[in-house]
Amino acid sequence: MSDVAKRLKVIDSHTAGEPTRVVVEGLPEFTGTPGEWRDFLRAQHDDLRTAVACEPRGHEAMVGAYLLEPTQSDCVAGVVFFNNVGYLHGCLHGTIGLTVTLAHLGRLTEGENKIETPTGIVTVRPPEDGWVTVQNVRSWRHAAAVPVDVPGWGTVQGDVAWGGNWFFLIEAGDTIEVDFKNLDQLTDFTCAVRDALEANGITGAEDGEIDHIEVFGPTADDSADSKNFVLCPGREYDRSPCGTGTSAKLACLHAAGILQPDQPWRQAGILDSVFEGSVQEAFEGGVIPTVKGRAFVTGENELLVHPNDPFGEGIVYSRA
Ligand code: PYC
Repeated sequence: MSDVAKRLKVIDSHTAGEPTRVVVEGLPEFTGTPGEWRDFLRAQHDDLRTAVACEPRGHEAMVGAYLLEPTQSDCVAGVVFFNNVGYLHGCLHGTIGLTVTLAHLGRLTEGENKIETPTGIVTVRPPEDGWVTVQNVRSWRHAAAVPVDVPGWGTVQGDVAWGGNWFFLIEAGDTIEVDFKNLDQLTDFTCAVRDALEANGITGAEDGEIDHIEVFGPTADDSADSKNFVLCPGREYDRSPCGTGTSAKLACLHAAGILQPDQPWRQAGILDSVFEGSVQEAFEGGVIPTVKGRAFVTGENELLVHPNDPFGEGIVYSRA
């Protein structure tokens, strides 16, 4: 067996507090669309994902992004997002992180830059003082006020919506205060909701697994229109207001007649960092959301994965 360590060049950033680690060099040879790359990496190189995202090189909140050559001539890059438990359909805080990373590498052009993702093409502009606006894929409310019995919590109602991932969106009401001091309770609550959705066969379109749970409450001041807690696949929460979650929220607000095209919406996350959003109408009642957030590059690194390292593939475990 070779004694040579595998090397992966990464650039780290955070968007509104949520990390993104872009792998810019070190992927195996392959050619394909982001969806084909995702399937190839999942089937044959999942150890790369766990090496990059899991401890000891990563941590539970880490979101990774494989930077790819685009297959479409009008795109500047392709990308596949992942975390410590698997692959994400889409990721907007990650797209904002990828955009500051591409700017850092001098790989953006002036004006609009298109990025190919497994869910479709998203469009960004070069950052201005770290602020990036992303035009997302079509988003829509799939089902409104869906009741689900959640053991220990009673019947909970939520909307099912697509914003680049499948979300169950719940108004917190009196159930729980959306505040950082309640992090453990919010995590337990949203994990219980996700388990209950699965147990009751509640899904998005085409049996899409609802793997993100979003709870909303008011902000303590007027700094935003709403504050959320978002459970991501696994047991970690999004440190940012979650861009695909904000898109799902905007789609639900529009479907409910609360948000008109171009009307601004300020969505705070659990750390009180804010994404600004708005929508344009799209076909079949859907919307094209635009989400703006701020990211900073935090590091350039080369990860080494030594063949004899017992944790070369990361520490992979699951919590009940
Ligand atoms: O910003 O879309 C997002 C996101 C998804 C998972 C973590 N962040």
